[in-house]
Amino acid sequence: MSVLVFHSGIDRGEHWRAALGEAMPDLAFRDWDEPGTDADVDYALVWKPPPGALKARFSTLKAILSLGAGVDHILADPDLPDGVPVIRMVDPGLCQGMVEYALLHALALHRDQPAYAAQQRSRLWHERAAPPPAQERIVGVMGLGRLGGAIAQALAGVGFKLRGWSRSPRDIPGVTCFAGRASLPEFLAPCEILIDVLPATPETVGILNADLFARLPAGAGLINMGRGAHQVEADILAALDAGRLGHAVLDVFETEPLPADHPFWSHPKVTVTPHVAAITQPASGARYIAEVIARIEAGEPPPNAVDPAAGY
Ligand code: NDP
Ligand code: OXD
Repeated sequence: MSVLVFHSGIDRGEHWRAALGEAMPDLAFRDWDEPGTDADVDYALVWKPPPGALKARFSTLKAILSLGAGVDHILADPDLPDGVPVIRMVDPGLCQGMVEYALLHALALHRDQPAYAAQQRSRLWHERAAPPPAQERIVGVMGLGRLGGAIAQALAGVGFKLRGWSRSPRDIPGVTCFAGRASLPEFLAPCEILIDVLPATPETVGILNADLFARLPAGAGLINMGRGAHQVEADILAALDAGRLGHAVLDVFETEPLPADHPFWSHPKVTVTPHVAAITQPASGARYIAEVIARIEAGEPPPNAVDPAAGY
C-alpha cells in the first residue's frame, strides 16, 4: 500500500480524500497535519508546500505531485528533496475550466462588453461601433501546452483568427504558430486580443511589459490567466491609461490576494478575478494521480515530469 500526504491551502482535503479513495482504494491518504509517521510517505500531493518541509519531513518520497498545472509553487522552494521528480497536474476538468474562462473573456472583449457594462452603470443608451465578425478578429495565445493548445483550438472553433506562441515549434490545426523569443514581435504584431497561459519560469517572468504592449495594435485587449509573475503591473496601468491597451482581464497577480488598495480593483479598464480561471477537479484529478502512481509503481518513467532546467 502506498502512502500519500496532502497539502493545500485551497482545495478541501476531504474532497480529495474521497476522490482518491474511489480512484485508488489501496492508497493511504494522510492530511499534512494529521498525526502519523513521516517515514513511510511515498507521494506528496501539494499546492504551495511550506518551503523546506518536503525535504525536512519525508525521506522516502517517490514523487512530488502538483495539485495545479503550474509547478512554480513547488519549484520556488530552494530546498526540495534531491532527485525526486515533480509531476504536473494534467486534468481534463481543469482544462475545460481554462477553455471556458478564455472563451468568456475573449468574447467579452471582442464584443466590447466591459464598455457596455460601464454604460449600464451610467444608464447610458449608446450604440458603440459594431465589432467585426470573429473571422476578422486576431487572437494570440502565449503558451501552447495542454491548456494553451486547447484554448487556441476552442477560440478557432468560434471563428477567431488564431495565432499561438511557444518555446518549441507546434503544429495546431487552425492556429498560425510561432516559436522562440525571436519570433515574438512577429507573433504579437496583429494580435487584437492577447491571452497569456504561459508557465512562470525564469524566461517568462515580467514578459507582459511596456515593450511587449508597444508591439500590439493600439487598444488591444489583454487576458492574463497564466501567472502574476509575468505581468509588470505598473506597465499595464500605464498602457491602459495611454490607450495602448484597451482593457485587461487579470486572473493572476504579482501579489495574491490582490491588496485591497491596489489600483486594479477600481480601474474602469480592468476586470479582476481572484485566480479562479480554473481549478483542478478532484474526481478527474484523482484518476490522473492514480494513473501516475500506477506507472511509477510499475517501474515506468513518470508522465508529465517537470524539466527542472526549463522550469515547467
Ligand atoms: P504546459 O507545460 O503544458 O505548456 C506550457 C506552454 O508554454 C508550452 O507551449 C511551452 O512551450 C510554453 N512556454 C514555456 N516557456 C516558454 C517560453 N520561454 N517562451 C515561449 N513559450 C514558452 O503547461 P499548461 O498548459 O498545463 O499550463 C500553463 C500554465 O497555465 C501553468 O503553468 C499555470 O501557470 C497556468 N494556469 C493558470 C490557472 C489559473 O487558474 N489561472 C489554472 C491552471 C494553469 P513548448 O510547447 O515549446 O514546451
Ligand atoms: C494551476 C492554477 O496552476 O490553478 O493549476 O493556477
